[in-house]
Amino acid sequence: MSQQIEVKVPDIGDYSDIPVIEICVAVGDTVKVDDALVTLESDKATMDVPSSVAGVVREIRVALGDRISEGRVVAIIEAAQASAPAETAKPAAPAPAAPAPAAVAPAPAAPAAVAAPAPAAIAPPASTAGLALDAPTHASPSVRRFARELGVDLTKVAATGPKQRIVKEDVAAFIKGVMKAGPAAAASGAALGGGLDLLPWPKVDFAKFGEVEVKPLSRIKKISGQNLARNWVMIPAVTYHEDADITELEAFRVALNKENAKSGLKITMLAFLIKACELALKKFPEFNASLDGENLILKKYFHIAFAADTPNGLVVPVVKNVDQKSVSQIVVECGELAKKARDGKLSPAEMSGACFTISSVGGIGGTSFSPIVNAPEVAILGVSKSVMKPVWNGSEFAPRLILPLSLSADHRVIDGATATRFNAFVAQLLADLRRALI
Ligand code: CAO
Repeated sequence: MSQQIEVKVPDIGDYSDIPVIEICVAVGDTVKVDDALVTLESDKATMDVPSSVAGVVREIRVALGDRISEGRVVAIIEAAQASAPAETAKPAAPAPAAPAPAAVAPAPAAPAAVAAPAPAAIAPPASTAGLALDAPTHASPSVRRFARELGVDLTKVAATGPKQRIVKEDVAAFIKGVMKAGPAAAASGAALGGGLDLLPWPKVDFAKFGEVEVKPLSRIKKISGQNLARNWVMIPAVTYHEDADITELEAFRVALNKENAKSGLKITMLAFLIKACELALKKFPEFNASLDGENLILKKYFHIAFAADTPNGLVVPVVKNVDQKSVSQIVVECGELAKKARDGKLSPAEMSGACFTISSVGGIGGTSFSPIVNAPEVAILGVSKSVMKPVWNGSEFAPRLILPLSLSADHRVIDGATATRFNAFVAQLLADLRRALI
């Protein structure tokens, strides 16, 4: 049987007699828990009164301009389920009435220049929810959320609400206008928030300058190129560098490979790196995660991908459940996957589900590089060539084999201190794998 629930103004701290500046729903609307019912505005902040229950709006008990306080019934909702919901909702986070600068988050929302960006990726970090991000705009938190979901820059929206306030209908009208202006305007991102508004790619007749040959990109390059471009543009990544002393580990690896000479099992540095990263992912769970809108999906499984160079381009096979495998098993599996990669025989399943990627160019060379995070992962470890270096041990310079690590991490999820700790932990493990037992 359905239940009529009174939704009241929750505890809103010291505020009282606050004017209702927006009614976000109409009688007959279906609402979910936490959907905004009305918006209040004090001289300092605007805040939504959210619905404490999912159901249908049967009555609205306030009018625009009413001054209301904690406990006042704002609406009657016919609950969708018979379960007894809370009477008053938790207050929605207040947003400053005057526009706030974008100082809360270190980086603003990623631009949306590539085709059909996912709305989640152009939304600002959760910590800025409800805050104005740039030029002065007046809008309630629910309207800001609505605009963010659609990637609309509120500074470009004409306000029709009281006191130059942008209401939901204004955002909808703006989107309609963009759509009417045609796909070019929409795709350019110029009208929507965060668009790069780039010049077109230069069209040059190279043959004018000398002999040329046209070579079509491989299928892999075309696909990976699109992914790389999106990830480069949309992920505010920072690369953190660390040196790992692998003198003992390399000696151990060489000794093991001598022992295994007959069986032919060649232990690789990559397998040790995968093991070290698995332990680091366990210690720093935000690395074993993906962004989904304003949520972080924390994964309880450990699938690690490695970039493999093939004649047709870069592919990224995935070693699944590395936590359930020994270093030797990982060596065998990496070998099989790398061979399949070179033969172009990897299945889609063997290239999906990764939590984290390692890109090792150490067998080729390099001193450091900035790997591109492979969305929807949040970090990637680049590995360059190990070299003997003189390292001061407190009394003299000793020759040590140093492996350069370059960790790129999505700054929306991982801050610099955590990334540096992750890197340092991986380096510590590689320096002394006995730590893996602790
Ligand atoms: N420093 C110094 N030497 C290294 C090393 C490192 N970090 N990593 C590997 N090596 C050496 C190994 O010791 C081995 O030498 P020997 O043959 O003398 O024993 C040689 O390089 C080959 O190593 P390996 O067989 O263990 O292969 P690998 O683990 O280096 O690489 C794979 C495997 C699949 C990662 C590699 O074939 C590959 O494709 N690498 C390129 C990945 C890439 O393109 N990344 C960039 C992506 S972004 O464009």
